[in-house]
Amino acid sequence: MNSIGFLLRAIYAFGADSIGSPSSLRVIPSVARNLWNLSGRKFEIPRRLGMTFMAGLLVASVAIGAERPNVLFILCDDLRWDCIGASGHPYLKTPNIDRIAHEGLRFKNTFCTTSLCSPSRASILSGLYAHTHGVRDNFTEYPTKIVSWPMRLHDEGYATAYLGKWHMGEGNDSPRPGFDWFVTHKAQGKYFGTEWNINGLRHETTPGYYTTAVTDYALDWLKQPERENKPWALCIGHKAPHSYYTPEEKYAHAFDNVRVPYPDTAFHLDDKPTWIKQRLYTWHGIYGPLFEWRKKFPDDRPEAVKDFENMTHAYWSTILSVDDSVGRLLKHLEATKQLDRTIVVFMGDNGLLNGEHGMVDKRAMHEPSIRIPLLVRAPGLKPSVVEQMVLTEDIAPSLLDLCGAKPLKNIHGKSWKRLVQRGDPSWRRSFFYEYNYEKQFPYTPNVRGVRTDEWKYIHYPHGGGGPDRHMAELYNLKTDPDERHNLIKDPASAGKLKELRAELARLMKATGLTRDTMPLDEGVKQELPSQSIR
Ligand SMILES: [Ca+2]
Repeated sequence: MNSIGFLLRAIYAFGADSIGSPSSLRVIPSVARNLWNLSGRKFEIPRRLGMTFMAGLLVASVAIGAERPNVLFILCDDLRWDCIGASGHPYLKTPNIDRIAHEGLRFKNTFCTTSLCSPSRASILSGLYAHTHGVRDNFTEYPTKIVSWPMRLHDEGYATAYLGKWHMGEGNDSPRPGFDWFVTHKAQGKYFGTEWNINGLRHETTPGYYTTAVTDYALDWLKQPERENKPWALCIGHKAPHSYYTPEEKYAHAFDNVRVPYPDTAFHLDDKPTWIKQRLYTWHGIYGPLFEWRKKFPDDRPEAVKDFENMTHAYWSTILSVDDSVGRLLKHLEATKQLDRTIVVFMGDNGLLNGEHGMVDKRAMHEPSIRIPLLVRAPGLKPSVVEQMVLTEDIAPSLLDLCGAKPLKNIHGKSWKRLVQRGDPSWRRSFFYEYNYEKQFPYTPNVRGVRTDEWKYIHYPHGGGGPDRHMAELYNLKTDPDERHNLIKDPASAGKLKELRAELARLMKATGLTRDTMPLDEGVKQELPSQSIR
């Protein structure tokens, strides 16, 4: 922000306008409103204010405004925690994304609490569990009465924008409350040829690649002259690397020489519940259509692993374009001297199983499905690797905390600002996970579970209130991080199981889930999902 120019423009605006008229309210910069808001007073500008007082107010408010960081929030769709260079991926090179990690925080143990696009996105926005915000499937709108972190920043004078995949309300591409500028599309969007709704003003179809288009929209918005006037929060919702994995032409063969076998856990399902074995041949199993990378299915012949390899190559390739996007954005922030007063967040909305235990897609509570990448580069936060478990619900309180904004009330998440700055002995040692059976995708049962730093217990309620019909799972993550050995029937682990069940009940109660309702589990089915919602 050019403070002197901004101040002069503001004073000129006041001088040119008729002070005391209602229109004078419109030229008071939002940073001045922030000053009033921050002082705890209801915002109300007296009708007669002297120029001297206003100039003084503006000087003070510019000083405060300059301290409020911008937010660049980059959300990937279905990005695995280990599919960036900074997490140690053996083949994926993502130098621009890695830069955020090297110059900022890398949260090694970040989890979603419902591994599904829309519920998880709503948790990221609101700081709430799905059972509270109410977006429990991919077909529900974000409730406008629930204040999100962008809404709160907007209320406090930030310029806000959301560009890209929103995906709460499949058929609705209209602007949503809390954003000055909103560019999205219906449903999942397409890697090529997405039709965008430009802030409700017009529709346009971009012929090029989604990742490039959304980055172009972001840079256009960032280059608007009014970005200099007040702090901003820009959210980018990438489609990548969500299925159907379609790489940009230049990266289509980037991994041709890499062999990708099925993970060996896919062949050790003896101690797993039956539903996992049934899933093998479905839309969400390794012998299924693999998001159309396999044309004839099911196919469990060993040589059909080639389809799995091709699918994985394509998934990885889409991430290379995201890395290019991050590079362009960081370069712009650096060139305009904004990088060191901008909080840059890079994360995924949910994890993804890539063959582990024979599964593709997500929804289950096994590690690759619930782990997500989270990198944060922020003014005043020293680079480090954070080991503690953080959740999607922690994003909203943390960002508001870092921006000095008023916290959201009665949420489940917790700000990790103190944790990363000087440690927080009261930080969580366990969390609760929930997923509800979807008729449209009948490949995963209802899931309720608890994960601690060392253990995980998962069970599968039927939904009718009676006893579970699927075997539960218990893992010692310290000795068995790949969840190979289900200890649910192990007599030596009976005490731990009892402890975890009690912890699950405690956490459910703590998040307000006293009456747990869910759909009836109709079982794993072979049918494919409807074409329109794949
Ligand atoms: Ca997703």
